[in-house]
Amino acid sequence: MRTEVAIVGGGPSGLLLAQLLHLAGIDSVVLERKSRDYVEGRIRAGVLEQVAVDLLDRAQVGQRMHREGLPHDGFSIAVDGEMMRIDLHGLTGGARVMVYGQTELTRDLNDTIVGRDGALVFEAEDVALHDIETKPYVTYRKDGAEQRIDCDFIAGCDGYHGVSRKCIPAAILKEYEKVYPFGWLGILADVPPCDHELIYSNHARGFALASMRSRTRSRYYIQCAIDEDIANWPDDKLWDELAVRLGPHAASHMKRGPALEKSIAPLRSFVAEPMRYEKLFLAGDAAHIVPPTGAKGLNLAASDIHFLSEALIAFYKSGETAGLDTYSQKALARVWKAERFSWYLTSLTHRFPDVAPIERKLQIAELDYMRQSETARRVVAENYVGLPL
Ligand code: RFL
Ligand code: PHB
Repeated sequence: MRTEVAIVGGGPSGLLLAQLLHLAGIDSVVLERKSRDYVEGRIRAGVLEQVAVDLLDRAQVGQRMHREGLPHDGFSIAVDGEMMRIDLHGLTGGARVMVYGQTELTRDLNDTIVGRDGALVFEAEDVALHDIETKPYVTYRKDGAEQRIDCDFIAGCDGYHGVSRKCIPAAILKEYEKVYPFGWLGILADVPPCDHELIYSNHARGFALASMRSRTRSRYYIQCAIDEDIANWPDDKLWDELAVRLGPHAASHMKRGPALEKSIAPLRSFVAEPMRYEKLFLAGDAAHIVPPTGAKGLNLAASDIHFLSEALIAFYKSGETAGLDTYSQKALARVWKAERFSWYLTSLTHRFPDVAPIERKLQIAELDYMRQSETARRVVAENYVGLPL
């Protein structure tokens, strides 16, 4: 079988790329290792920048997001329970973010793509990339049968643990990584949120976040030990801890309910350079990871796909290769700024084990400065809503 672009991985990056290419008349096949139910059940991101919203509109999959998503004009940072609001809309001259779950966005994309014969293969096993330097092709196994797809290009959209990045020779690929000494324990529950906006909290007992998926579904996180056993956190204990860390405002409005999902995620900053090797292009988590504090992971996946789809479309329209040649450089320029912001917000709001007491005093001083300085709040707001492409 032959296609123009073989896409490895059916997360947001791969699906969005497939859809944008399809609208431009370019043929692709998405190979996803897991089942559709599994992919749509993974609870992950919840906050979209305007850049991501615009791209979903361009991909013609934004209708439900505009109906059901919640536009947010600000968020708060609680410091030992005392709230400071970051007025995103006012500080940036009109920008806002959209709260819409990655599960929903993935479902919208799948709904649009699965009907197209052969465009999206779930449960594709042992995907392997071949001859990336010359005439690339991809092999995989489906229902026990070996398959081969010849193509012009391969898009490696298979996340941090995927196979694509590993196909770039070690002499060419440079990896930058920082692993944080804690994780996030998340809980999803069918209860109304404790506030109409998100609350990020720096508390002496550790970071906490109050987020949401809708007006009736809440998502909360607490900072936990990196090797935390989830069995140590029955629902009641977790709700009690959230109430303490988020402070009296949140606690007095917090509704408790049974966990629909509870999981622990590690925190990591990671960038692989370059994001292109010959006919292989990496996008999204396959090339970079941010700690979730800045809500940037899915948004970076969207901006990569913006650059990559434009480059591929220009190539197929007119044979122009400039976009393909500058893809890695353009994508990485935006990636590094989001890496910086995510690291900064993580450093400012989490409790780091084994650091001298002065470190927390410095955090508190910086947050106090932010409370007094509109300029400092504007810097946070401008980065949170997303930097220009
Ligand atoms: P994904 O979503 O990991 O998708 C990759 C897909 O590739 C498949 N795959 C393979 N397929 C075929 N063959 C192989 N060998 C394969 N290996 C892997 C996988 O099954 C999967 O389906 O990467 P993608 O598409 O680049 O999307 C990235 C986003 O998912 C990620 O950046 C965000 O979820 C990060 N993130 C957040 N991002 C935001 O923008 N805002 C947020 O509020 C936000 N919150 C979060 C987050 C991530 C979290 N966790 C759990 C890591 C909150 C959390 C807790
Ligand atoms: C979420 O709702 O899952 C979420 C929101 C904001 C973040 C991280 C995660 O910064």
